[in-house]
Formats: sequence, structure tokens, C-alpha cells
Amino acid sequence: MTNPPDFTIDLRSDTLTQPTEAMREAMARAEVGDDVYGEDPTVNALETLAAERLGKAAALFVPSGTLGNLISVLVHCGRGDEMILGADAHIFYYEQGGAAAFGGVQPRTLPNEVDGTLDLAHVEAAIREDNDHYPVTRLLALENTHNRCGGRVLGMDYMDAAAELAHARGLRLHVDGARIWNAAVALGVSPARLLAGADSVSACLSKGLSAPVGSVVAGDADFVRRARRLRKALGGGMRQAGVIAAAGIVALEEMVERLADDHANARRLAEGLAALDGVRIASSTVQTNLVYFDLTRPSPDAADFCAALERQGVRMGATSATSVRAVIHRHVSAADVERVLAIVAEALRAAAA
Ligand code: TLP
Repeated sequence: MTNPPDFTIDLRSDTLTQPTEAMREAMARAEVGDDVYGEDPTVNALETLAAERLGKAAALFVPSGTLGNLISVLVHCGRGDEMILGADAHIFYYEQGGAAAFGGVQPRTLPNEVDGTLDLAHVEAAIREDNDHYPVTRLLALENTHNRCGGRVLGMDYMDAAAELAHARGLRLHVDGARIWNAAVALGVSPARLLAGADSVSACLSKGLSAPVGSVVAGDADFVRRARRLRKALGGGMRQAGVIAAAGIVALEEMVERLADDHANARRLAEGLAALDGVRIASSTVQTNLVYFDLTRPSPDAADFCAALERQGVRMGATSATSVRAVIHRHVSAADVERVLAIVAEALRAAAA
């Protein structure tokens, strides 16, 4: 029996990031009030800052990305309305069908292209005509960066074209921008510009930006007024939430630019993986901090492979029988990436032996 390793490099998600010292200090000194009365100055400051960064008139602090998406969809759609989104969208794939369960919203899924986009000709064809048989199509939802499509970035021209199509046909555009900060850094544009055509966005503070809790949703004043009512109805009114909003302010002010380091480490990981026998990855498609790769041999399956890595101190997530996700974040250094590559190479050798 070999001893368990005395380190863990945890690549399961960027949600694992811990608050920084600056966040903890800001949390300790945060001025607070009852946010359900709109009287928490720190929450108000975060919402003002987030609205500005996202280029919208107003923003609302919410406990999670899942709640941010749910609230946004329910503001835009009534019961029986239809939303168009990708079959690999987080909203469709990972949110327990919340919009259908709690809002009676029918998802109309289209296949995601490998780059995370939806073919706009398919979108156009999926928009319902006015007909008594049909539901009313109200919403197009995009995801940027796209998680299940490998953290791919939807570019500015595509975002603009999607917004133009949606608006020309009377639809709203919601963006699940859990990692919109990564998309903006990768493109070298502001999130506000990237989201210029979006009617709403849900953006996470607690992923690569390292805040302990929270997301923001942003849109026009009417959207945010209705979102605030829904947040309360869904149990998301949080009273002295300035204690956590304080960390969100630090996240927006100090933690966005450094995402470029995560992207560089992710690229290095992808290139190293591409050189290994038993792995398939199109490393040139790794644009941000998510690295998905496939195992090319039937055995072990991805879950067993991850279990073997974990015994060597590396944690990744199996996303299907053959595919694995590794997420780069603030607690993963360039040296850690090299260590991970050596451990993966060894696990593959051991599996092939
Ligand atoms: N994603 C999580 C898991 O749920 C898969 C992760 O580890 O990546 N939108 C996108 C695109 C997301 O990736 C996530 C979280 C969410 C929304 C939901 O955010 P939370 O976890 O704050 O509800």
C-alpha cells in the first residue's frame, strides 16, 4: 500500500475557490441593513457596480446562478410560454427543469454547435408563428461561456446577431453569463459590450471570481423590479446580505483580470493532455478555464479514471462514461498543472498495462 498523497489539486470546479483575504476583511467591516427593505448599503453598492460592469440599468443580488437564471426566465415568460435554448445549456441540463417546474415554461431545445452557439437559422425556424395550436415563443437563452461545450466563448458578432434576430421576432434574450467574466477577458472586450443586445444576464461572483456566495442578475429597471419581487417569492430575500455582497464587490474590482492566468494554465493543461496516449482533446478549442477531454480506451471508464486520479491527489469530474472535466481556478498554479499532467500520464500508463 502506498501512502495517500499529502496534497490535493482539486479541479472539479471553479466554484471551489475560497474567498480572498481582501474579501474576508471587506466582509468583516461591511455596513449592513435589511436588504428586503432595500436598506443594505453594501448590497446596493454591489448592485450599482454590477449594473455598470454588465452595461445594464439595474442589477439584483441573488444567492446563486441557478436562482438568477430561474428568476430571469420567469420574468420573461409566463405559464405555457416557450423558451428556445441549447440542449447542452446549464438551464436545461443542470437546473432540475426549474423553469418548467415552477413557472410552467416549456423548453424548446436546439442542438448546440460545438462552439456553444445555436445556429441562428435553426433559432429562426423554431420561433412559433401566431397559431392557436402553438405556445408563444418569448425567450431565447444563450450561455457564455458555454460550460458543457468546453468553456467556449460566444463572440461579440454572434451575440449581436442573436439579439437582433430575437428582437426582430419579438423575443427577449437572456444570457446565462455565469462565466461572462471569463468570456470578456478571453475576448478582450468589456462584459457590457458583449451583453449590449441582451435583455437580461445572470452572472456569477462565486466561480472564478472567488466570492463565497452569490450571483447578480441585470437588465432594465422594469426587469429588475419584477426580478426583485420574484426573488422574494422564491425565498431569495436575504436581509443583512451586505456581509456576502462585500465579497462580491471585491470580486468585481479585483478578481476579473486575473482570469487570464487561469486561461493560460488551462491551455497548458490542454496541450499537455493532447500529447498523451489515451486522451482525445482538441486543445486549440480551450479558450477559457474549462478543459474537457475524452478517454479513448474503453477501460477504465471516466468515473474509475477519476477515482484513480483522486488516489494520487488530483480531483476531476466525469461528465459521461468517456469524458472528464478539469476546471482551472485561482488555487491551481502553473506548477500544479505540470504535476497534474504527470499524474494523468501515470494513471493512463497504469490503466494500459
Ligand atoms: N455550474 C456548476 C455545476 O452546476 C455544473 C459547475 O461546477 O460548473 N450557469 C452555468 C453555466 C454554470 O456552470 C452554473 C454552475 C450555473 C449556471 C449555476 O450556478 P450556481 O451553482 O451558483 O447555482
